[in-house]
Amino acid sequence: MEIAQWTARVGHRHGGGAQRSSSTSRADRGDDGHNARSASTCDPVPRCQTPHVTSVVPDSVVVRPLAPACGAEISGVDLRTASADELAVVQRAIADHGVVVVRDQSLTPTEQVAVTARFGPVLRVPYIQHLAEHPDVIAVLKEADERNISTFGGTWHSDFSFLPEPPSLTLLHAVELPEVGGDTVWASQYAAYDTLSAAMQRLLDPLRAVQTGWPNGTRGPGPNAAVSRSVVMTRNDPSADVEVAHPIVRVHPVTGRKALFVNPVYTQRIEGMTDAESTPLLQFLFDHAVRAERCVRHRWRPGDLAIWDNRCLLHLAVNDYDGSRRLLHRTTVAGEAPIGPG
Ligand SMILES: O=C(O)CCC(=O)C(=O)O
Repeated sequence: MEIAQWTARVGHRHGGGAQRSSSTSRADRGDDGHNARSASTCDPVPRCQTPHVTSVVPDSVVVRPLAPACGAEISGVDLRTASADELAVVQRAIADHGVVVVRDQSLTPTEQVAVTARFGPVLRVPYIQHLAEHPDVIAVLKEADERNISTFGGTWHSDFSFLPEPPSLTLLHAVELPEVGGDTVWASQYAAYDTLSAAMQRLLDPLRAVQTGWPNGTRGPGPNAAVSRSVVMTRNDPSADVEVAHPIVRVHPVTGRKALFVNPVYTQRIEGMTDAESTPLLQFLFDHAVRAERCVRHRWRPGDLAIWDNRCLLHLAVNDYDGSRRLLHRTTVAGEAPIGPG
């Protein structure tokens, strides 16, 4: 879906032009002190045309922001049967907010794959065992008796950033949830980039970082590592040791905005730097990337379908629900090789 099409369709129906766009970064607003730039400098998408709390074409679909940096909830749409216009609203909201939680979706695995395909080609990810009858669906599961272990997705990451073409979108559908706990947190990497000093942005813009799928490779945790037994991952696979260099600053192919693209799970080092140079710089970026003001924390409800864009967000599963069972179904949309600012 071309952004130009969306902006033609998603307009000021309810006079929302005076409302601030949630994807306006702190730096865009000029309150960070060192990087006040107009949104139009790096953003060809006229985001101010998307009202914040609004009912847009068609009227039934409601998009409500969840946090200033990223995140929105959407109600009033069934993604199995959504019209092209309704789907365009959801796609527009993903572009504006990075992650959306679409409420009240009741999806079988087959239906989830069909919904995923409406957003682009479905990506079958390597290294993780999929559902027996559904090769495109992963069960993100932790059983009630799995205590004191790390959980799948429990460290900040962008899904499979070590692939030459990492997934663009991930769809996660809540099936069974703890009474309390098991939230997911996302952090806007547009905001992470925008709030760096101009000098740091200039340093990072041309650089690339090396990523590997080490948890699944020969240097990864062994088969007895204390990780959840419920998400079966390949171990000791040399193909996962392959290193791929991606730009540290990624230009989003839809919005044209710049986002940080490093994470503490898969990013190993900065190309062309010594370890003494690379390690502290990466550590700074990992910390900077996930400051609380860039985040939205989502408390799941049954039927929630979260759809997020790995090209401009990091995310984390909060592992605080020992003693409860938690099951979500995950699918992914294929992406493209990341492009830097050039
Ligand atoms: O379980 C979650 O909340 C997130 C899972 C995750 O990180 C992933 O699927 O990549």
